[in-house]
Amino acid sequence: MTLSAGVDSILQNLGVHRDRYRYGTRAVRSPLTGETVGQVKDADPAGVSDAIEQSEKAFIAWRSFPAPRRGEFVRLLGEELRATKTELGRLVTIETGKILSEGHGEVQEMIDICDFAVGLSRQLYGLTIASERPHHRMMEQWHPLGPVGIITAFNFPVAVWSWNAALALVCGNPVIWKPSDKTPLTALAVEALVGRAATRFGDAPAGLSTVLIGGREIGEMLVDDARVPLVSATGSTAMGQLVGPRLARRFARAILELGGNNASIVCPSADLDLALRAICFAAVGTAGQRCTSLRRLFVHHSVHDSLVARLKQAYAAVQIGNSLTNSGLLVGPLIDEAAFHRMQETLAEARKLGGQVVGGDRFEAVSYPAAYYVKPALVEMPEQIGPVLRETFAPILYVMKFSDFDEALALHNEVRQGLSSSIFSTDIHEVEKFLSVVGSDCGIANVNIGPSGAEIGGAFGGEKETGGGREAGSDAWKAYMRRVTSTINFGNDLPLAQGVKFDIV
Ligand code: UN1
Repeated sequence: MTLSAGVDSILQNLGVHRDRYRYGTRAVRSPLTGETVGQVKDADPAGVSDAIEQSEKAFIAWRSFPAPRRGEFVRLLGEELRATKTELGRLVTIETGKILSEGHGEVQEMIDICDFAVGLSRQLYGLTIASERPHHRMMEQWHPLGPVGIITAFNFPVAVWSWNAALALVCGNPVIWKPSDKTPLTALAVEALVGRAATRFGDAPAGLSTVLIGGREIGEMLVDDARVPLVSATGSTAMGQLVGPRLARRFARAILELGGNNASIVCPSADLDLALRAICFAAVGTAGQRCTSLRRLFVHHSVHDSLVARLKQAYAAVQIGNSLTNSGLLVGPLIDEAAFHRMQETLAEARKLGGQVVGGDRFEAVSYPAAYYVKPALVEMPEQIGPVLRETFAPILYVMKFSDFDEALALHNEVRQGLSSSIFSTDIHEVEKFLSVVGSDCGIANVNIGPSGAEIGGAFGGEKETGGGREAGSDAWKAYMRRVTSTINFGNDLPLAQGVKFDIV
């Protein structure tokens, strides 16, 4: 079966009408082979405005559904995802190129956040606060916010939507989704599953969850529309630099999940077997196209040479290819030709600055002329300069040697991005220092695991140029609601706060 026929069979099974993905003008390519697997239609500007209007109407209805009932909707969505995990995971692989195990893992991540959100729908707690005034009580409530715009990237085309949507929906908000223009088919599949959940739910308002296919201009309309009080955007720092100020100008809220430049520090006491496996998964997995991918590795000089030698062996042995036709592979293709050229330019720059590059060239053994499979690159850098300071969405790992732990920490924090980080050490002093106020400055700091592959239970996001937003677990839900603080006087006097006297008679 051709990939296109495979896509057709999955989307037909999920109930997506052929009009949505066969006859449009925007071609969708599978990075696995480079072939066109869909032709989607872009939303037009009037359609975007109508969708936002529908979403506003849905908000008026949805906000008054009790939160646990809203949770029921998300529970049904989770069931639909469980029932279709194999197919949707395969579609994720076709559209992004990630290996099948990761395609399925991505759908599992959606199921997990649905489960989390169902529980959360009974736990949208506010505090009761002691008042300084006699016969007064203070409390806070969390109320629904309004339509939430969600802009997602190609690399996690559906999981990142689900982190936002599952939370937004239980919090009482409709969602409007602008998926990456590279991955609209998985978005259409998810839209169909939301539709099934809605049918089983019964009285979900129309416009509760919308997908708007198209390019950057659709995202811009969401960003600029006063009817959308929160936009959650995932993408490059350059994208965030455009989106952030535009949202700020109209006092809208932003959840920005932007570039990372994640590092690990390998200390003398590290378990090197474990570190080797963790480093390979984090640097090579998903062909280095996670925002959490490992890009910088600081290795203590006492273990440097042995670890680097083992890394080179592992890199040479890694199986690359199309995981639909060959199981047991670990690395799929880059998303497109542009990503391939950016990788090659970056490696050329690293070489000029004294970097010693192993790998990184096109993997010719996989013979699809319009697909871009690469050997993962290991680059020994004399210092942290040039491309090491940037995020390149490709499997490039810069390795640097250190002698002093504090020096490694300083280098670790020197870059402008602040998403994820990790340390490999069994020395409690180093580990605790890494996690302390003077340690890693990232939103995620791990010990004896790599920086990628976070669970949904924690808040996900990072500091500095990563944008500061948090999604998924912990109390990330609070960003999707508005807080009301109330003071209630159950006495017969009117004492004023701060002891202020204001007697009018
Ligand atoms: C992303 O790359 O944008 O932590 C998200 C991870 C995944 C999510 C990555 N759970 O690597």
